[in-house]
This record gives sequence, C-alpha cells and structure tokens, in this order.
Amino acid sequence: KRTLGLAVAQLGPVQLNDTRESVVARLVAMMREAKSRGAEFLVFPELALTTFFPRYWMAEDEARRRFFELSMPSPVTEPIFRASLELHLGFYLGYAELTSDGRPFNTSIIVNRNAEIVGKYRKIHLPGHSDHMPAAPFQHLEKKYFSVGDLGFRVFDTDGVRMGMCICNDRRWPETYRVMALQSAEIVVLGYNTPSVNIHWNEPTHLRTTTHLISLQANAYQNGIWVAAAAKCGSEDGHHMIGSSAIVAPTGEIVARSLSEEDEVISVKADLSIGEYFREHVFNFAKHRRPEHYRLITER
Ligand code: CDT
Repeated sequence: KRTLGLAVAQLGPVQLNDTRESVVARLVAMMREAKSRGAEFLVFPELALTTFFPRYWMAEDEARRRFFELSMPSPVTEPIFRASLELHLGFYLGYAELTSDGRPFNTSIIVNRNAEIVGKYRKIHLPGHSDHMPAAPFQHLEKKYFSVGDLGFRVFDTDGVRMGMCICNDRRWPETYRVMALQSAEIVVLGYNTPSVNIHWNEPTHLRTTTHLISLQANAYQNGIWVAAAAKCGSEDGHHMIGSSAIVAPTGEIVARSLSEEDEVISVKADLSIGEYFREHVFNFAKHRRPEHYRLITER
C-alpha cells in the first residue's frame, strides 16, 4: 500500500507587529510536532509569514517593503529549511514574492524532504478589488498588491508523490483541481486566509465555513485526489478569519479537521491507492470524459 504521512499546520493569527522571526519559530515548532506524529509532508497557510495585509489600504511600495520576500530561503526563513532537512519533512509554504525584476505575486512553494524547492505556484484567482472601499469594514486588495500568477497549475514529483498546489480562492474553482488531476495529481495542497465577514454582501457567517469545506470535498471526490488545506485564522488585529483546516480523502470525506483557531497540527496516514480506484473507474478521465463538449469552458 502506498501511503503518505500528511499533516496540516494551521496557524493562529499573526499580528501586524509580530516579527518574521517569531512566526518562523511557530512554524518550526509545528514541524517538530508533525514529525513526531509520523508526518512526511506538512502544509502551511497562504501568506504564512505575515499578517493578511491585503486587508489594509496602503501604497504598493509600502506593502512591498513591509510584507514581501525578496528571496526564498532568506536568512529569516532559513530555519524552516534547516528543520526540513533535519526532520526529513517536506512542506508547502505560502508567502508574498517580489521577483528580482519587481513583479509581486501571492506565491507558494513545495519543498521536498531534502529541503529542496521542487515546485513553485503563483496565485491565479485573485479575489477582491483594487480600489479603496472606505465603507467596507476592511479591504480585500489582492488585485492591487499582486499580479495574476504566470506559472499555471502544475504538478510536481515530490519524493515519489505527484503533488499539485493552489492558494486560497483557487480552491473554490473546479478548473483548478481538474487541470492538475489531468496531469495525474494525487494530492492537492493549499493554504488560505478566509475572512469571516463577506465585505460584498451580508452572508451568514456559518456559510464561510460551509463553502470552504464543500469546495474541498467536492473537488477531492470528483478528481480522485487527496486535498489538504491549512488556514491562517482567528483574529488578526480584530479581523477574524475562519479555521476548519482539513484533510479530505478522495471519497470526499473529511478525515481530519482542526478544532481550534490557533496553531494546531492535524495529520493522517493518507492511503494513495484510494485515489487510484476512483481514477480507474468512475473518474477514468481517458475513458469517460467528453472534452469536445467542454469547449465553452476555455472560450469564456
Ligand atoms: N485569501 C483569499 O483568497 N481569500 C478569499 C476571500 C474571498 S472574499 C473577497 C477566499 O476565497 O477565501
């Protein structure tokens, strides 16, 4: 049986004044806990090193200076890579990336058990707005601070497992997973920051969690893949975000879910053969898909 020790490191709030060093120490502590539970791969959240800064209106230059990484690893993030090597533990990490030619992306990487970066992804579905909304309780300025990702949805051989990744809002779009499943992904990992309040319409708070979980579950099942999702959650400077980090099997069932809104590790031994059954039978893409009838999806 092919299995993977799969864990999610949910991160409680990161306040505006927290240092990167203090956040990195929290991440490393969760790496040690995940390893002690048999994890081989650990998923961290989106923008894991800082507060979820797109909620604040500021000049682009200021955002870049305060919240973006110019290199990965860097002296500040090096302890995460050192722990990966020491513990023989792969990981996914989300952070704000400023490229050497000055392009800003909401980025994630997959790192293997030898602390080598084997994959990079830049967020494609950027939610929110780019204009100032003074009447809203907070902003969601991903369209202001980030460019649309330019790397597509790729799949990376990570210590013998075909792993894809996406970031937060991407998890709500079926195309995200399907494009990776068509490249034989076995697992999709992702991090998220989901505000508990919808600034666009008056949505009941519980729906924020329902739509999060239903997106993971439906797409895990319909693609025969494992999905592991890590929240940054709780109240960041008074702005609350949902928790409910989860690991979902290819059956669509939630097999692990966080209880708290703080730093919390959840883990499973993921049986990769479960996905193989689905992909051989009901979701045998080569046998049963009818792409000639799906053209509209890429035309509009
Ligand atoms: N970070 C992120 O993508 N959050 C979004 C909030 C959408 S509301 C503008 C999400 O889909 O969870």
